[in-house]
Amino acid sequence: MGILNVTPDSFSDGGRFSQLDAALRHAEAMAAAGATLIDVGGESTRPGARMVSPLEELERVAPIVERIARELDVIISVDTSTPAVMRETARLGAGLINDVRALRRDGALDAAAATGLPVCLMHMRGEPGNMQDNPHYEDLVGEVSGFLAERMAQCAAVGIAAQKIILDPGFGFAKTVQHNLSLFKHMESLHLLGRPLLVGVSRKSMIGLALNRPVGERLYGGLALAALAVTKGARILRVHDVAETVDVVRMITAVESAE
Ligand code: 8Y4
Repeated sequence: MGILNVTPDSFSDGGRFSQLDAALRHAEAMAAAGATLIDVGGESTRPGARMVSPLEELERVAPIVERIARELDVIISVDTSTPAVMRETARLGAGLINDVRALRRDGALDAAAATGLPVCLMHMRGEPGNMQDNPHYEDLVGEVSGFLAERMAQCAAVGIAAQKIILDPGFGFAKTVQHNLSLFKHMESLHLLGRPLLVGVSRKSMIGLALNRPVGERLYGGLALAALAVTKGARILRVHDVAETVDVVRMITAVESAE
């Protein structure tokens, strides 16, 4: 899964059309490099990021979802917690709802069910704005697993079949670096929930803090985690560096398919 960020920090450069073209070219390059999914997000989940209205979020993601659906042979994942964005982007050709809030917003369960799309449920506590305020767990893996099981049950209650669900430990969300490393180490216990796992660690601070690297120097650390995640059975990797990660996955596949 390649990450395509469409949150505009400024409109001062080329404007909407060139931004759309640049995003499409980026998506095209990731698809050519081997991404089978492209994750499109219009709401920043960075701590302190400004709240975005549903209309503003939709105006950011809808044009790019529409263009990718028309022009590229990839599954479009929409990174959203907003019911209206789920409904409208599904209509425009999205193939997966990726919700870091695991459908906890009002109306999100019903909206996701109405689209009929598969859903990625991610673990987080609190909101992006406060999730890193002194996170504490008595039983990290048990609590993450319990949360995901509860969200799967809520999905079942609105008619979202288990077969449509992907699960995600939520690296970097309401977790210290030690929590992230420990959860990664014990990721395999989440297979008990019976659904494919998605892992998103690309360029994140768990790499930065473990290796003392700024965000621009986290590629090798990220590739080590990608290889380890595949070895631990993860089925989807959410990454910025698609070509490099695809080589890692293909190399593992070459070995695993040998006699
Ligand atoms: C550097 C690079 C520093 C990236 C921070 C970040 C996940 C996700 C995000 C994830 C799923 C991010 C939307 C945070 N992370 N969706 N989204 N899983 N399913 N931060 O781990 O990339 S955004």
